[in-house]
Amino acid sequence: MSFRLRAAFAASILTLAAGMASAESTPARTPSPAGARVYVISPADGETVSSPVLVRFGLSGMGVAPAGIVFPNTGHHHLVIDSELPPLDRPLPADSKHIHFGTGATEAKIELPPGRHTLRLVLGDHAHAPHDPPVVSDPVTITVE
Ligand SMILES: [Cu+2]
Repeated sequence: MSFRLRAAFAASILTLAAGMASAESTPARTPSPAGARVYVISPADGETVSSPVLVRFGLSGMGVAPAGIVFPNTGHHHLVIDSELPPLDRPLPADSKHIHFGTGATEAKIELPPGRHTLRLVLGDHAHAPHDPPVVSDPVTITVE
């Protein structure tokens, strides 16, 4: 084997190993269909509301299924409150700013202190990970009086 061939062979083995390593560290993503869309039905962007705030979740092009259910083109809602989007290639965090609706709920009453707040929806798959491509709503900014 010439030096050049040997170098090319070594490089391809390294590429293969790198590919395998990244496949191991990142779980398989659930595909979302083209045109799938999640959105906040209410409150409207810019609306002034009182707490608790009834937030209604909209979804088109996919269906809602409880967490743990593996069924094509479904997921459950996650509400991101006053936060940047978390990494979208792994399961979503679960805390007071990232609320999971694993029962398949399509609305929720949320307690919020007075002031400006941003709300955003992210659809997650059976294992709470965003789909590929991610299905994420535009942010809605509201004022709680
Ligand atoms: Cu979840």
